[in-house]
Formats: sequence, C-alpha cells, structure tokens
Amino acid sequence: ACPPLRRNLHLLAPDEVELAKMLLNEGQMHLFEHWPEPGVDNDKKKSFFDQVRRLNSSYPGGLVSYIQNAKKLLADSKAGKNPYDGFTPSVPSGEVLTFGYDNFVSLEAAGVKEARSAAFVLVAGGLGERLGYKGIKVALPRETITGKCFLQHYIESILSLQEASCKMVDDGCHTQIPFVIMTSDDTNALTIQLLESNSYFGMEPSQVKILKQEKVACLTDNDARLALDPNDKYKIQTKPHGHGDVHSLLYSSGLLEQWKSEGRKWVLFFQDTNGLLFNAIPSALGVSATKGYNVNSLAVPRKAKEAIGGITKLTHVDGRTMVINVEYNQLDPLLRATGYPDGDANCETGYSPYPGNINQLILELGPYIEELKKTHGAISEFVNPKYTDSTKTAFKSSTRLECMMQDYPKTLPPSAKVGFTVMDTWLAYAPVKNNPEDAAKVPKGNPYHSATSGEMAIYRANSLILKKAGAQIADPVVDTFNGQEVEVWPRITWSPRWGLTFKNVKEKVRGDSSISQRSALAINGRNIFLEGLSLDGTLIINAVDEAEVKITGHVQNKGWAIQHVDYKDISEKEKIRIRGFKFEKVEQLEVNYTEPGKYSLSA
Ligand code: UGB
Repeated sequence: ACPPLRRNLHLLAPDEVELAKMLLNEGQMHLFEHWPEPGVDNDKKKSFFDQVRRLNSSYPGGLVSYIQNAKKLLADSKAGKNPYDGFTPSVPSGEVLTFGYDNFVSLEAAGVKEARSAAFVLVAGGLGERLGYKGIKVALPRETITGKCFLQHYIESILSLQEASCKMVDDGCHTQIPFVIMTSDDTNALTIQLLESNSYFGMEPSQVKILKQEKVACLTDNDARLALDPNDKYKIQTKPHGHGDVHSLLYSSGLLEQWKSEGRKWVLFFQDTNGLLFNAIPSALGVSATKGYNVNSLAVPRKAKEAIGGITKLTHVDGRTMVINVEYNQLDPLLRATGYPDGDANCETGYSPYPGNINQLILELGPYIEELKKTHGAISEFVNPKYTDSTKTAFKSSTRLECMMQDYPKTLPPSAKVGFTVMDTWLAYAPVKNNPEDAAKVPKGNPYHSATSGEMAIYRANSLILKKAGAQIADPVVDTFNGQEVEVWPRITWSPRWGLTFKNVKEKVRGDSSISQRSALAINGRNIFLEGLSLDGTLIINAVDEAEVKITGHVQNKGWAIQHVDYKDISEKEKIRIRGFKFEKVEQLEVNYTEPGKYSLSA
C-alpha cells in the first residue's frame, strides 16, 4: 500500500513492522511517503520507530486508541457538537469559609491533624506559554524580598505541615509526607537541577518522586493524520496532553497502593505558581475530613470571563447530576445555549455566580484507588483545533488531544461525595500565568494573574493576616507596574514554619505592633515574637528553630525603595522584568540568631 515503506521493510525489527502496519491501517501513510531508498537515512528511520514505540506505550490503549479518539473528537468538533449536550447548568452549593472565623480556625486544626496522612502532588509539566518565561515556573521567585522560589515555598510548607501534624499526636509519629512532582520533557531536567542544586530545599530526596508525563502526537487534519515535525521529517510533532495525565501516571507508578499500605488517606493536587495556596490547605483539608468528601475542589469568587474554570452543577435531561469544573472557554457558550442570553456574566455581587476553580483538588485516597482500578487513570479528553475558516476543514496549526486533572469526577458514580470549598481570593489564589503585555489588557477589575499581581498579592495577604492578628498595618498605596494598577501593601513575608496557620500567627503577634507602608519585613524562623514592634524601614530576622526571639521597640531606617522596571528593558533579568519592579536595598536592619537560646531585640 505504501511503496516507500515496502522498500524499507527489511530494515525493520518485527515489532516495528507491526507498528508500521498499525499506522497504515489508521490512515497514516503520509508518514512514510518521503522515505528514501534503503541505505539513506537508515538511522533516522530507526529513531522514527523509537518515537512511535514510545508514543504507543505511553497512551492508554496505544496509538490506535489515540488516533481513533482523535477522529471522533475532531468529527464532533467539526459538527459543532456541544460536549454538554443535554446538560443544564445551575449554581452549586458548597462550603464557604471566611478567614479568621472560629469555624476557619477549627477547620485549620482539623486539617493540620490530617496532614500526616496526606500526600502532595504538584503538576508542573506546563511550559507556561501564556507567561512566556524561558525557565521553569516553579523556579520563579514567589516574592523578591527574600527571592525564595515557588518550589522552595511549597517544600517548606509541606515540611512545616508534616512537623505540626506529627506534633499533634503523641505516638512519636515520624511520617514523611510524600511529595510528587509531575514534569514533562519541557520541565524535567530543570526541575531536577533546581532540586539537586538546593539540597531539595531541606526535604529528604527520597521523599520527592518525579513522574514525567509524555507528550502526545499532533494532528494535522480532521482525519487525525499525525503531524511531522516541520524541522525533522523523521519525527512526529508532539505537544503536551495536559495536566489530566497526572492520574494515569500516579496509577501506573504504584505509589497510590504504597500510600494506602502506609495508612494514608488524602492526595492533594496543586499547580505550579500559586504563592498563596498553602494559606488555604489546612482549612480545606479540614473540610474534606469533617465532611467526608471523596473529592473537594478549592474555589474562589470568580469574575465573569476570568481565565479560571467555573464550578457548576450540571443536570442532564435523564436526571443525572454532577458538580464539575466547566472550563473558562466553555462556560459562556454553555450558558448561552441553556437560556442565559448574557452568558458568562457577573451577578449583583459583582462576581460570576459560578465559583472559580483554582485547581487544587483534595481526593480521598481509598475511593480514588477504587475508581482508578476501573479507569486506569484515563480522563475524558477534548480537542481544540483552530480552523482556518468556517468550513472547518483545515487547521491554522496542528492540534492534539488534551485532558484536565479536574475532570476526574466525570466518571464517578452519583453516590460519590463531591464537594467544593470557597475561600477569599486574597487569601488563597494569586497565580502567575500572564505576560505583562496580556496582563495589562485584562479588563479593569479582573485579576491580572501576572508576576506583578502574584507578588503584590503575597504582601497583601500577609498584611491582612497580621492585621487580623492584631497588628496595625498601614493602608496600601496604588501604583502601576507594567501597565497594571495594583495595591502596594507593606512588603511582609514569612517562612511557613513561622505562620503555617492563623493560630500560629496570632500566637506570635503579642503586643501592639505597627508596620508603615514603606516597610519590608522578612521573618525566617519558628519562634520569633512581635511584641510591640514599630517598623518604619526594612527588618530581616533569621533565627534557628531553637532560638526564641522577642522583637520590641522602634526600627527605623531608609529601607528598600521600590523602583519601576519596564518589561522591555532587557538589561534587567527576565524574572525581574516580568514583575515590573525591583527593590533598591538602601538600608536595613538584619539580625541573625544562629544558636539556641532566648533573645530579645529591643530596637
Ligand atoms: N500542566 C502540566 O503539568 N502538564 C500539562 O500538560 C499542562 C499543564 P495552566 P490552565 O487555576 O488558574 C487551569 O496552563 O490549564 C500544569 C485549569 O484548567 O497554568 O489554563 C502546569 O504546569 C482552570 O480550570 O492552566 O487552567 C500548571 O501547574 C483553572 O483552574 C497547571 O498544570 C486554572 O488552571 C495548570 O496549567 C487556574
């Protein structure tokens, strides 16, 4: 059927002949049409089959399934078929938590207690195309007062939870909370390098497991013909399959069974650049435990059109219901098609009635394993081709099938307990996803989700938490960086072992303390107590865990001034340019307590 391939057949191993037959059966003859006579490019022909073998083995059901699923989804897309056909959306009800309330504090305690039976999974295989940053996103500074990167913050948060959780039981618990990172070819080497060159940020290397997702083949047309790499005609072009791969990877890794045998109960999934997330983890885990949720998604109030999915109750004409994320690009058409002519619009609260999914999922391990035994972790897929015109016959560029981790509940039986927990945005959600140019175009009032807003959100949250704990924190000023207007609060930051929960923070803010607007405060240590500190400038405190330090009195210095940086100014490092500001370190008080003991800093 394919003369160029037939002429080369004797070069192929038996399994390669089978793969070739499979490709021809699935209409992929074009992959071989340019193959020259045997003797020319023989190595490249071999490496072509190495790749086909990998693509075949990394997809549930192999390439045949991939191509057949693609044909079906592409036909549905061409026909304009709505994946939500038969479903009517309505606003679901869930847990709504308010920071600092008694209920919040007791849920935090319940969550910390559960944490020792949890495992954390970070999905970090994405390239971050919207951000356009050249490195991996977890290596970006979460804030630039300390310069600590997201990954360091996540690891320190997990270690703090581990310790606090173990302390709550008196059976000498020494558990290590497992931490899995899903990487991809785009992020794997840099992630390992970041961990290794920083001694895993204090975590035992054996506690961290890396699972690498494979990419999937790109498709050139509605017949699901696989795309050849424009730069290498012996290579199939590939693209990421999406964060949904995390479920099949966890299933095939055997980790879930191992965790079950260790008595673990919860698996927490989270994304690469949300510097506020761990403010929400203890209470959300508390909700899962007290409500007995098999699935708990974290959510925040959502502005209409914001690029985060909406949590929606879907009721089918046949009576089925499910509470599920409807992705941001699908919510508007679904609403319009079901009797809401305004589509994805804000209601009288100024927000969309559908809570925004921040893709932090807490799954109960037992039911999760049972479900994956049935599905092997396969998640419902979708395709999103960009057509050249309304005939929908050709694509502007190749496409591929994708899947999302939050679609996991789609296959669950109606008896599953699926819930969600809504938290204040200022407390729980500040991702870094958009480049400066796109962020500046975000409609006024909607969040920027940029490096600028991501960092400012840390200072805002910490200021508000300290305020709630009784400190006087100056009001913010409004400033514009990279075309984005943001609130600039005092630049307050602390390590997770200082302020893991609100109770921890309250215990450490004792006297009347105050912090002026132009101040920066970095607290790095467990037992540092603010007992009537009045800060007007920059104060950096580092203390080993065994040092107990009381800070009192007035600290005044020239401090660290904020300087504007233009994102186009290539004389600045990219990680600075994308946030639009940097600190000019004029003067600070830095104190270091390296030995155990009781200390008092009376400024
Ligand atoms: N990721 C992977 O690990 N592998 C992949 O193949 C792709 C991504 P994006 P997205 O909370 O703000 C999600 O690109 O997909 C990782 C939710 O779908 O940042 O546009 C990647 O490294 C949406 O409902 O986001 O939108 C990153 O950690 C909403 O919740 C994560 O997956 C939105 O996030 C997310 O990837 C949000």
